[in-house]
Amino acid sequence: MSATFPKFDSDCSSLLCRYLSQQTFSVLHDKVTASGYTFLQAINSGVVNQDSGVGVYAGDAESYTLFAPLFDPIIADYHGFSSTDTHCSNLNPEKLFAPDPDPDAKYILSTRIRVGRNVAGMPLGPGLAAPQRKSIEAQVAKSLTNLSGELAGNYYSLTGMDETVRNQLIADHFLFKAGDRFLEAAGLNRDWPAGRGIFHNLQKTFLVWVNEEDQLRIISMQQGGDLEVVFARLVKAIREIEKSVSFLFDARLGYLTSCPTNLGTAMRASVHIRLPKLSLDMVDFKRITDLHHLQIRGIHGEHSEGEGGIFDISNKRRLGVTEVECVQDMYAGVVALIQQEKVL
Ligand code: ADP
Ligand code: IOM
Repeated sequence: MSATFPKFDSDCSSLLCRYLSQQTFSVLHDKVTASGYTFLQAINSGVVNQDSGVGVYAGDAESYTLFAPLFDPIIADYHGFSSTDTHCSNLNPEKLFAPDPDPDAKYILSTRIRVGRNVAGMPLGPGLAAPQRKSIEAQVAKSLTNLSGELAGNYYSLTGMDETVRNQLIADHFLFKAGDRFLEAAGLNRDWPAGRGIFHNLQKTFLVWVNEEDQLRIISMQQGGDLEVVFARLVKAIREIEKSVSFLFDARLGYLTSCPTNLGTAMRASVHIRLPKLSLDMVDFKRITDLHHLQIRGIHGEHSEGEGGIFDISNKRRLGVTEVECVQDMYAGVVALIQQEKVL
């Protein structure tokens, strides 16, 4: 029996809606990967949430080949990465030139750089079974609690975490929220909260989210605009963690992630920045961010709005550019945004 082509609202602008033709659907609708992840699961988030930016999730490495007639054009559109392009990495902090764009601390409130990682030999989050998620949590928590120096800290499982503590961590931008409807429809909230948690050092400048959209989100963050220090700390942490955990990696697509927007470097380098004048004219604001390949988010993360003229500005491209280039994109754009805010 063949499944019915999904219904999209007339104003739906997701990449799923743009690239899922009747023809592609008829070729893919009944495809299932060896680990049991179906094409219908892969598109469910974008079908249920018509306001998705992208709307598709991979359930395992094979999703990227089996569902390529849909995933490849989405990847090409989002990252500007064609099927003949190759991805390469540069995680050398010495190659980054990004002195604090706001030394007087007038505009930038905080800087955060994260990478997504998933464990080699496991399905991605949407395709995980409960025991696999638990075993990833145990392996990652063990690896993290062996870290020392500035990276030393504790792992806190979501199961049994005090509600007040959890809500405060979310409000302070350290922890992911519960019940995200995009993740819910992707199957990423299954068995919630089991297997999820957060590791952080005492200062909360180094954090790792476990089993959210990706199995690891390795995060370096601090107040102010010192991008170079934040990047160097992140690289140090990645290097330490990969001594005991092997990550899912593909020669063409780099680090494999559940959402195709995060492929490659899986890096999002952001600042929370106050731009009260520039943000009155969203057309001009977007002109500058588009020029520098940047994304505008609200201050509570993806799918949230800016508040009081404060926005989350980050690199958009993550595949086909190196990690250093991701931060360099963000740096150049933030310098331009501050310059324009000063003119106004
Ligand atoms: P991700 O970065 O993993 O894509 P989100 O966009 O959902 O996820 O952001 C996760 C959290 O990180 C949110 O609470 C968001 O406000 C916070 N955040 C992002 N960038 C910064 C920043 N530069 N400073 C402080 N918090 C930040
Ligand atoms: N990364 C993912 N959460 N996002 C792109 C969802 C969407 O809007 O499609």
